[in-house]
Amino acid sequence: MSTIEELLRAREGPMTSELVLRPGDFGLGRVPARLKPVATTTAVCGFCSTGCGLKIHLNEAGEAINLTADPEHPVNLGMACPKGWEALTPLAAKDRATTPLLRNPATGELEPVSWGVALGAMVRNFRGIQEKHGRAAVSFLSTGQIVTEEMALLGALAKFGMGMRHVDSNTRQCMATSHVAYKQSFGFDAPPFTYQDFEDSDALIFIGANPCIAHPIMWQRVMRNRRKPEIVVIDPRRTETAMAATLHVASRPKSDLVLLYGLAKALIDRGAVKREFVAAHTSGFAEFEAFVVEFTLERTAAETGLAVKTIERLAEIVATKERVSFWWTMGVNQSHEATRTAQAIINLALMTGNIGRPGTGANSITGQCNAMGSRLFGNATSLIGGYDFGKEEHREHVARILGVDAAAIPDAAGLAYDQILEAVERGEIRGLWVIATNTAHSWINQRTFAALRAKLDFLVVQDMYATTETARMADLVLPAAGWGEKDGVLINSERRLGVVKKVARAPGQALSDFAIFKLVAEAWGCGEMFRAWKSPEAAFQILKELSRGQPCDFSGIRDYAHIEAEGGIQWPWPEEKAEGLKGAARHRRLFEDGRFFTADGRARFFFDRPRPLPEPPDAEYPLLLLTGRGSSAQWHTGSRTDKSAVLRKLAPRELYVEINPRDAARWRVAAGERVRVRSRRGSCEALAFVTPTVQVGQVFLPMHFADVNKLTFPVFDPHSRQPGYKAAAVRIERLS
Ligand SMILES: Nc1nc2c(c(=O)[nH]1)N[C@H]1C(S)=C(S)[C@@H](COP(=O)(O)OP(=O)(O)OC[C@H]3O[C@@H](n4cnc5c(=O)[nH]c(N)nc54)[C@H](O)[C@@H]3O)O[C@H]1N2
Ligand SMILES: Nc1nc2c(c(=O)[nH]1)N[C@H]1C(S)=C(S)[C@@H](COP(=O)(O)OP(=O)(O)OC[C@H]3O[C@@H](n4cnc5c(=O)[nH]c(N)nc54)[C@H](O)[C@@H]3O)O[C@H]1N2
Ligand code: SF4
Ligand SMILES: [Mo]
Repeated sequence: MSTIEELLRAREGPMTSELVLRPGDFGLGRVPARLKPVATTTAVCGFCSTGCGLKIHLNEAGEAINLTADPEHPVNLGMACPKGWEALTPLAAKDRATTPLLRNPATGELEPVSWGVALGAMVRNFRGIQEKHGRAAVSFLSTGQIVTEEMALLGALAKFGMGMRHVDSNTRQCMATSHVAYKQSFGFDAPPFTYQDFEDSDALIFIGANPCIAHPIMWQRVMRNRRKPEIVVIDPRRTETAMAATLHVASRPKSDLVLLYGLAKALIDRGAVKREFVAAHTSGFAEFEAFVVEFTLERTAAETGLAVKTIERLAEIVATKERVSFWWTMGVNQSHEATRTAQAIINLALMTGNIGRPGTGANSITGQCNAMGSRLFGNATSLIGGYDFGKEEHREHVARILGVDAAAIPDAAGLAYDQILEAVERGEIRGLWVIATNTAHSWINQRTFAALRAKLDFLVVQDMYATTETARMADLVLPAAGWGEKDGVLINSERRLGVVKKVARAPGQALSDFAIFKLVAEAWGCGEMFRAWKSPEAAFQILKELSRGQPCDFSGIRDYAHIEAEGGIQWPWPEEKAEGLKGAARHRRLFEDGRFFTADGRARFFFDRPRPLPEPPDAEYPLLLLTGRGSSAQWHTGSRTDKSAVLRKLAPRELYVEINPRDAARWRVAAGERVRVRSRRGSCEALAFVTPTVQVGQVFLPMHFADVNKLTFPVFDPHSRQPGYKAAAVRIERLS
């Protein structure tokens, strides 16, 4: 058997490290040219926000044969998780969308059509809707998983070219809370950290984050920490990360706000407040100090379900460690009081002076590979480039750079995701364009989306696959190229820009999202507006201009080659100091000078009274449902990761529900038994996974299975409008 056959066979096995290509393996003369590596290029991974660097091995035609983790990249230092190693596999899946598909009204089926027919149908239908119901009757829902240049082009095209008013993306499901929290507290949406802080901390406090599963390479960075750090995990579940921690704080779900206020009070009582820092660099602390007085240890313990000594231990760690970093993810962002919870974390970092120094920070870990790009350039909540729709001077500035009429820019942010869907329900929004997100699976209380489909006159879905739950509902499917089939820039959690590249040809007639948006602009008749957006790299030059003078200024980056040569570049990188990143400059954190982006340069304390769970368990639905990531081999709705045999082997194939042994005994459920999990909105079948990692009275379902969001309770944070996916009342029913 030839080496190449062995290698191909190894692709089916779980040992992804065997996939490393060594030139020696190809010395047999029997290897087809298309599988012979003759060159290597680099790109950052297109799954999670860690932004690992990959080396991609190419044949003579410049096509990717395989990849390895990049030891030179400052993010991952030669490591990658299973998704990264398997990143090329989903590109070759059989169910790739290879041609536009239009629903034939006669047969009710999606049928292949040419791009010309597809674009004609899209423009005719969307324009028809706008003529009848107003320009705001067409919306888009997009993503944190396309390149920044594409996001910006889409946002500009839709709002300035096509007259849409209400557009949003799956970043609402994910990072909206961090966006609003930072913007209010720091004056700009600016996660302050660098990954080096994982290694430089004396105490790392993870709140509602499970990096062992969701950000495995960030966790590897924690494991490289040589300072013997305390690792605290605040999570109701005993997750993989909690098991590896030095202290697991298993608080009651959604009691974080009380816990963090209680912790603030305990720190004040211990005299752990850095008064000088607070006086010089913050505002609102006196009010905050007065507010937290009522959060006594006893009250905090009673409302969080924790022992007083656990809270005291936590306070001791924060008070005594020199460098304390706080890290939060979806356990915080997805809640009915998410923004204030995120800000309660920010408050702790500010009052203890744990910001702007190595190993510190109030750090929101982002989710998708380009969630940061969508926050800056999505043109949804913030005007493209991190500006405000509400400010005339901002609109004029952006209009000038883009060469569009300032009057085309709306003077207020539009509706959020949930409000767009409500407008669909009311019949006000009738046309919807869904790009690189799988709403019918991932949206909360998913039954509403299926019902809403019937209310839409025209649904366009632009995806790599025609088989997603959402694509199957579409009137028109536009086939998109994916990661590895196009060029552009992604921005990772630590604000680092990285380049992705075309190393594979998209199948059939699939096109990059950039090319599709350009085609739509032409078909719509506003192509002229986007002449300067000739290519992703030309668009990047426009984005640089938009960033100039903003906190996210990256005008000092020359081009893609410059980003690659530096191993990625973190913003800010303004032109005036762009002399090159040497040594420590490869890892930069914000606020080292204590100046924030607010008008007075001070960070602000925000707080509010905690509110009760919107749907608490009761006699009828006695269990609280938590949802989240289940394995490092599964990505969200599975449209990409389910296509890899390696990743399929690394993850459960059937929906399971984690249930505590005491609850299992109470409801007479045996391990491995198939049960029904029911909420007031819907139900699903799952295998019972009896495990003490969930507390009594709680169950956990992984979000990767489409049925899970039939159960979730649609509640939204009032400031960020992010859905609270992680708290719904359910019950368990036996099937026999
Ligand atoms: N393998 C894999 N990795 C991923 C993803 C993926 O789909 N698969 N998705 C990416 C994306 S987009 C995101 S946003 C991130 C998400 O990354 P994480 O937020 O780390 O993942 P989750 O599992 O959603 O939620 C984290 C934890 O929040 C806990 N939690 C639930 N309710 C509460 C609460 O009230 N308080 C506290 N303190 N904790 C609570 C849950 O038990 C869970 O362990 O992962 C990214 N990485
Ligand atoms: N119950 C529950 N639900 C949740 C969550 C939870 O914790 N619990 N988490 C929420 C969070 S944080 C998130 S981020 C969302 C994610 O939810 P989704 O965004 O719906 O999930 P994905 O599976 O990542 O969908 C991305 C889609 O984009 C397509 N795609 C990938 N690359 C490209 C490209 O380059 N171009 C185009 N056009 N298409 C592409 C993929 O094929 C896939 O269908 O889920 C949310 N839903
Ligand atoms: S940790 Fe994230 S960025 Fe790194 S290889 Fe895995 S999915 Fe890709
Ligand atoms: Mo996310």
